[in-house]
Amino acid sequence: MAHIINEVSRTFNEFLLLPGRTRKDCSVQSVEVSTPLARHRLGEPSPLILGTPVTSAIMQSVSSHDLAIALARAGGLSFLYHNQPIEDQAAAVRRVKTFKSGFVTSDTNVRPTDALRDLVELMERTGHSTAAVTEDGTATGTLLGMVSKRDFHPQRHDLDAPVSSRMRPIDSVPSAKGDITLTEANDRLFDEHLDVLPVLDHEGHLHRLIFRSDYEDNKRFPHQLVDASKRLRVGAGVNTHDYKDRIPALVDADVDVLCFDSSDGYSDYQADALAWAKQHYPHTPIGGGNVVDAEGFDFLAQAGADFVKVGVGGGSICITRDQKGIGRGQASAVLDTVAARDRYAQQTGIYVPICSDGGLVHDYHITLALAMGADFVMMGRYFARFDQAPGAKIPTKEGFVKEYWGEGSARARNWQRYGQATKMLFEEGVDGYVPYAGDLHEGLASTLAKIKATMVSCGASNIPAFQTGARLTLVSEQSFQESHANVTIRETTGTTH
Ligand code: RVP
Repeated sequence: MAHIINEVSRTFNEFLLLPGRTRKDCSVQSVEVSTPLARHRLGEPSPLILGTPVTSAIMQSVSSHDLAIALARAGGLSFLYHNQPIEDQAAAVRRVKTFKSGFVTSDTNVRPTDALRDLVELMERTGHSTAAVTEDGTATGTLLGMVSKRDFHPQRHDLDAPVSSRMRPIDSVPSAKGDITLTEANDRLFDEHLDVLPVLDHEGHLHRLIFRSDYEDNKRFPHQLVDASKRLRVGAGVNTHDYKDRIPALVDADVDVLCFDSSDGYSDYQADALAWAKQHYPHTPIGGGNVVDAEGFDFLAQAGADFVKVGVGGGSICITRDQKGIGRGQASAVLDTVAARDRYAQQTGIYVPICSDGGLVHDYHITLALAMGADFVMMGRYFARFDQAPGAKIPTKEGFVKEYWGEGSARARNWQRYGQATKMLFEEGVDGYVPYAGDLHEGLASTLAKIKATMVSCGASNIPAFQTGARLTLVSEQSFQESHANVTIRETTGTTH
């Protein structure tokens, strides 16, 4: 007869935190939200520590290189999706690793023979008012000059004239060599009263541009997640099918951390793949998952996973529970695996962090996941709403929305994640929209402010203290109703997700 677990499967909505004593030295300014990502000996630091306890989901509609750059600049980490050719995923890793804050690849480029009219159109499209004039009109062509909106006026100049008639030619444009550091470049921008400084290679090809306006921008990100060479960190998803080819390519591109991406990580396939990865690339941390109980956690921890990802069927785009009747309420899954993690740490002296993946609908769900013991979270829907996510932004009567589709949807057809032979025979995810939420940095800052304020209310100055000291209560249907505003709302300015 089947084994029945009598405990009900619970979700985050069924819990509330109780406030704890807040001491005077515990404030939102002093709260620390850094957290370990990879396994480590108790008492020793983890080889990879997140500054912000959030990661973005291994999904086409979420973790592009643009989002990865934005999230790492905010102290979090993206796992670039693997449902793409190996060389494309490795190229995306390289784009993050070669991103130099302040150094940008020019996206507004023209040939000297192009008409000013074409330049105006291009500037409208990119939203930028400075263009590089290169021999072939590309971002890496030989630089012949620079032209900005200050160099011509559509009413004063003939728009059919060539760009060369109004550009500042290269001999009058100050430029720098490829090895210039950001500090040196910023000194030159200010000392020489420049708005932009092109960086050229030794043959005069354009390499990067540095804008004075970006100087302040860099000051905005004091908590960037960087490696020992000050490059942004980035993760990548892998699967148990082509890992022997994919992992070497990703490591070669200098990926910082990998994660097996599967809707069911409690499998011999994943144990074998983890063993192979640990044998060939022992210095690249690799996570496993997804699982929902202690048994699954122990299996992956013993197989060598550097962290274990928890959650089946709770994702906002996920229909696995409808289609297959498999899964577990996310709160129950986290509580069970966290207990297993702590037992494993006691028995072996090794701490294997837990990532709560999927089903986080409100900001406070992140806080609850951390309070329940998760070390960090992974989110899809949350990040899909931002400018930096790859989904198209579409106007509707109610405002803008962004596309968001599951890896198990017909659109993504990620059969590797769902173990459905070599093609998807049925869908496990949907294709839809999420409300547009603007810039990632603004959204995440608001979320972090809420997490920190809650930790302060609970009297916790850091995540480990929060995990050990948090007190949670189950809520009844009636007290759940009491949680919400009970008046007619005039206008809402707050951000929820
Ligand atoms: P959410 O944050 O609730 O949008 O959930 C994202 C998570 O959902 C992913 O990290 C992944 O584990 C899972 N997922 C991705 N695609 C699908 C699907 O199509 N069913 N599920």
